[in-house]
Amino acid sequence: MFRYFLKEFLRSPWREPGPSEWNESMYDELLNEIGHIRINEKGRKGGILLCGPNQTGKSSLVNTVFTICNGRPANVSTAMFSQKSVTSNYLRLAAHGSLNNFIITDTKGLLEPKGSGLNVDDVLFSLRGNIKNGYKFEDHPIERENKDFFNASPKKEDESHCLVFIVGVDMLETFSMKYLNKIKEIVCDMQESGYPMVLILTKMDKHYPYLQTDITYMFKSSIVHEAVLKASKIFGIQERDIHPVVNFTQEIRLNKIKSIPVLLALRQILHYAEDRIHASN
Ligand SMILES: Nc1nc2c(ncn2[C@@H]2O[C@H](COP(=O)(O)OP(=O)(O)OP(=O)(O)O)[C@@H](O)[C@H]2O)c(=O)[nH]1
Ligand SMILES: [Mg+2]
Repeated sequence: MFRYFLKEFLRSPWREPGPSEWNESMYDELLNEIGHIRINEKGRKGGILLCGPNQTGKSSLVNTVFTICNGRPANVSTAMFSQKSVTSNYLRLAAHGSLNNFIITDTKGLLEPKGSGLNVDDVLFSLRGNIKNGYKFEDHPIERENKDFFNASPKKEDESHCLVFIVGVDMLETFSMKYLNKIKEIVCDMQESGYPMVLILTKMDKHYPYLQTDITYMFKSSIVHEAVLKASKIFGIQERDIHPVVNFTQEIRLNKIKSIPVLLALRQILHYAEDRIHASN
């Protein structure tokens, strides 16, 4: 046991920054850097679409990002433990406060059985801006005849530019083939249609409880690294596009240090959104 801890302590971080670099000035620099990402010269905002199995922390991530934007706890999307899906509507939220250069969209969770939960076709409709805010997802894709919620001629600002896939680290052990096939279908759609994709692994605090004491060990821990490598193998997504995080679910005030992994993910997501907009112009 002692040898294990010694080895962990002496090993180099598997990703930068290592624990000694995590501090409040790093948070301030990241916030400033992200706030200055100009998605394009016409002032367009980066569109971020969240998608993933139900109960993986999608809405908690939205609240975490808005907590960072507002500098205080935010509750903009209902997040809670449930046996069923909590979010069932398409919810588009424009960031304001310290960061205002993106719009984040929360969605219904994917469910394992075929024909239930978020429909895979709705992911592309969402990215292309064909779905209007407030749409209640059905188990079948949105119908073009749905006059209230199908937007046949979306404007540029209705689009999203980067798909952010959210998976709870605790799920990695239990993914069934049926589930995996649904997810791989989405990954394939993204590759074919040229949308960038980032994977966020939530609930790292449950997987590696030491992070509750010291989150700065996130990029040093071999346990976290192994989870990232495992996710990379399962989903076929590059290691650099996978971000382990801990959402704010307990804090009664903004924790700058705990925000660092979320900010590192957000920086990459907005750069990818920028690339997508340039490529599609
Ligand atoms: N420990 C821990 N719990 C988390 C984390 N993220 C989310 N949770 C918990 O996971 C549960 C589900 O969170 P939600 O944010 O509602 O998940 P969701 O993906 O939006 O769920 P649906 O809308 O039902 O698909 C809640 O009890 C959260 O408190 C995390 O990083 N760590
Ligand atoms: Mg939700």
